[in-house]
Amino acid sequence: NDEEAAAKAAALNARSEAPTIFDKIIAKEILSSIVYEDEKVLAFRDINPQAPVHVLIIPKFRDGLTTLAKAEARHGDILGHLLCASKIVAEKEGILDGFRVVINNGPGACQSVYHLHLHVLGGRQLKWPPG
Ligand code: IU
Repeated sequence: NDEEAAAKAAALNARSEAPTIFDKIIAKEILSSIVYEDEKVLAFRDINPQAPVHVLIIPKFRDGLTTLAKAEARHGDILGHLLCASKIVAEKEGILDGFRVVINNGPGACQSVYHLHLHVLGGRQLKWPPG
């Protein structure tokens, strides 16, 4: 179907270091609803929310992290920083009692943008297992 075709096309892009739409969001060439920002990460509302709270957190400098599968030892600092930022976002959004952090890795997980991002989801009862 269309969704799978789009995921496969995006996965091919992942092998290149081609810029993604997230670079434009970081550069503020495309406006987003920013929830949190510091020198290393940007957190903004997902345009297609899957829960009342659905925020994406991305590194401002991708540094090869098109996907989590590209992670190497040098990425430890930014990966930890992203996770700490997810807690700050959950706190700001008032969902510390129930939130989920998701990273979709690769076409098999429907990753569609090849710039590493954490999804922070909450504001409703989340089910397990996820789809
Ligand atoms: P994924 O993990 O790669 O599937 O998630 C990408 C997310 O980016 C997805 O939830 C989109 O709705 C979201 N998104 C966005 O918020 N703004 C955009 O301009 C684009 C995608 I393109």
